[in-house]
Amino acid sequence: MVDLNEIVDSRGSLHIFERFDDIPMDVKRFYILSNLNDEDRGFHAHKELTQIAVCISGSCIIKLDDGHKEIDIKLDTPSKGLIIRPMMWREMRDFSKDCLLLVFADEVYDENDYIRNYENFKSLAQKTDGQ
Ligand code: T46
Repeated sequence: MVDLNEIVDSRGSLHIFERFDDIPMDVKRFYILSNLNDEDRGFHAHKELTQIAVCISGSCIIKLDDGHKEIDIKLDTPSKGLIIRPMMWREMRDFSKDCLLLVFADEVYDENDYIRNYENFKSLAQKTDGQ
């Protein structure tokens, strides 16, 4: 997790996502997941892409799996970003009605960077570990 800068005063909160200090990567793209329902999302890993996911409204659970261990992480604040590194299987679920997920990516969209089959992911993750 990365802590994002937050400035709070009597008027409310201001969250700052500034390159290097708050977001340790070059951002080439961002996208927002909204109008989420009870259908889970994700079910893939990326070969090279690094991303930071920030829940700017509501909450959700992101499961991360490196091929050996898995962990459930609850995102429920705009002041924390979850760094999702390459070769990390992710599944997103339990979206609250007001959930808005803002995701920063260090590359433009490339479907060839996705691994959408879990068995392929596992065998690639094990090969990478052996190097
Ligand atoms: C991720 C998680 C957290 C594009 O054309 N451009 C884009 O920049 C993105 C992100 C998606 N798309 C297309 C690809 C699919 O045809 O939009 C469609 C839905 O994407 P997907 O099913 O991959 O959505 P999620 O929510 O399962 O995954 C997304 C990101 O794709 C992924 O990189 O890590 O959010």
